[in-house]
Amino acid sequence: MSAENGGSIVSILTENRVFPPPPEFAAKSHVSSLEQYESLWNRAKDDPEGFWGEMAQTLQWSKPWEKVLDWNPPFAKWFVGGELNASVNCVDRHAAGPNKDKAAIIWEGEPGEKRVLTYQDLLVEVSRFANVLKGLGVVKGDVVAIYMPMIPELVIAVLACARIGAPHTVVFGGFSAEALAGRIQDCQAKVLVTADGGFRRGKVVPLKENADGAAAVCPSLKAVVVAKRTGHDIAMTAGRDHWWHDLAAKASSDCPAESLDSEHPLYILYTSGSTGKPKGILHTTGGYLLGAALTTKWVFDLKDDDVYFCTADIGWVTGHSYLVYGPLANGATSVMYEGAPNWPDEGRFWKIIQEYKVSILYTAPTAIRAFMKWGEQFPKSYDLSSLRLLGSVGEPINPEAWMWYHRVIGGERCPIVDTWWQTETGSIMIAPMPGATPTIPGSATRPLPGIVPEVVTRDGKPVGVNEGGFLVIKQPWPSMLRTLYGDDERYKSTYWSEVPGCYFTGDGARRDEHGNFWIMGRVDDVLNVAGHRLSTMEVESALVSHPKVAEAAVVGKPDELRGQAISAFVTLETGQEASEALRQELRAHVVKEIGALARPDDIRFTESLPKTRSGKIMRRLLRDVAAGRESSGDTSTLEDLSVLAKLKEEDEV
Ligand code: 6R9
Repeated sequence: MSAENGGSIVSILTENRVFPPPPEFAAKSHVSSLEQYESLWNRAKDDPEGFWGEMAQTLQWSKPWEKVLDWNPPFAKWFVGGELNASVNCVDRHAAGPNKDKAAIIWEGEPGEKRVLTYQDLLVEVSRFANVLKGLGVVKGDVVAIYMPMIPELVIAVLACARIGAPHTVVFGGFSAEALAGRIQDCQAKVLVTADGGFRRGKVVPLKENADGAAAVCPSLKAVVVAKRTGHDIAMTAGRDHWWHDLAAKASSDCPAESLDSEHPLYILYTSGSTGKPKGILHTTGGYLLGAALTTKWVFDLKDDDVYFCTADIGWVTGHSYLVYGPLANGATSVMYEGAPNWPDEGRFWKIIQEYKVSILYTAPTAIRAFMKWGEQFPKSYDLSSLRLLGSVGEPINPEAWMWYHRVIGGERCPIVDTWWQTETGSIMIAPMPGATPTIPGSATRPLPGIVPEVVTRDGKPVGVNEGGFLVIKQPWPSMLRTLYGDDERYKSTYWSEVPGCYFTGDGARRDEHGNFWIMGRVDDVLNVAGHRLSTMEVESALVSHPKVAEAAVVGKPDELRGQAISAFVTLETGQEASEALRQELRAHVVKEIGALARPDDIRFTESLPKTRSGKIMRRLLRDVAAGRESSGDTSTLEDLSVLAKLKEEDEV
């Protein structure tokens, strides 16, 4: 955490509206009263191993565990000695039962195609692709990178990896060739699964071109598998590249699943921390799957006849836990949509909900704010009466967006679950249980059973009611990250050293007199732009890698739609001149280095960056300038922020 942020964490939010669970909803839900929730929570707190051991019976194990938890802080092993397979839990056990012909995935492409995969279909496809991977020489323990659009082959590839014990690393299709290469190099992936492209707002996303750029600098890659999606012309490198359909045509659809140790790595997912290098979050099989499965059932109150629609991309953790593993482990029907919410018009999500009679919708505040801006006429033109529950994830939801979601989308009848969690936590940590917990606009409410969060000061002391502090988790939980891939030291120092003995989330929070948590955003140098995590350092490194840039500082600034926008301050190498053309060039450079999601919203050229006497960039000052709280004159040419810095220092003396 940056020292400067360590001051006081102040929340200005007060909210008095409380929405108890609708009685008819509560009557049918898995956990149907606050008393029931509290007794579950207390039971889990008093006897975590007994509790989790009992919960883990809901998964299918090929070998029972000997010990629930082996806790050697900060390293945890869950369900020690047990064996299972995630693809068996997500596919085979449903394909073998009454849900054989139930839709597992209802997929809709952006141009409008539809595809339904039943659990039986999924079993055939997953087994076939598992054999394809084996045929390419992938063995248990090899890492497979996946860089795909939101098409069924992405789910199939993920589960095929799980079937043979090859940890997958899914890289969001919006990342650039450079970002993809960095991730492949870090985990030494052996095979890359990609597609000829994907559709986004009617245009083709050139995934294969990016994959080629990455493959050229990744000697660990032995093969690239390409799914045909757009059909446009791409280059295929002989000996390295293979069409998915060619290999699949030759592969058997029978592939017995590996019986894997509970702690066998399931996947690595890269996410941003407070340094320039993305962190490879490592999740393992038994504990992660239990967390994803159980929270899907609890928080979304999932029933056999639900049609569940999570709008996240599988490139992010929400897609991993709540589009793939959680819903499928529960034998649910999931809707998967390839493209943009405003294509061909702003009513696309509502059309999907009407058509498939979606009952549960899980999306992000940034999307909700966009829907608000587009106007009520879009949702109002569709029949949304099938909806019974709404979810939110990725950033704090502002009460205004919450109320709009409640009224316009939920027809004032659907509970809203505001779910707080992280890539690191693997599954939802703080959220209402919709049949039990009264909801409040802006609060993620209470911790789930087995989760023990606390709000503390920098030295680990609990703060008082409604006082801001650092959000920490005090007990290990099954779906927690196990380490940072290949970097145990960084795992320890990032998560377990800031507040000794506790997992440090990087978020600020307060807890109110009723025990509800209010998340107040990051206390470190992590940005949250439209629900996507980025580090200021990552964008700074990208800028500084441009030959004309001497130094760069990046801060977040408030943005009505996306929560935060990216503001960059740049000093140029001697002899370089600031210009609009250079500004565009730098923007394009960041997009090339990281991806469009990191494109700076504004770039200011400055003679020097404001620094403290000890040489630290005064980010707080820059945040003020970026937010327009401090006038800094004409921003189209060079600014002299050192003057501001001097003024500030004088102020503070
Ligand atoms: C699942 C996911 C994690 C960070 C987290 C926090 C923010 C996520 C939130 C929320 C307030 C919520 N965050 N959910 N803040 N209320 N309901 O988003 O994972 O991409 O790793 O981001 O997102 O700041 O620390 P990830």
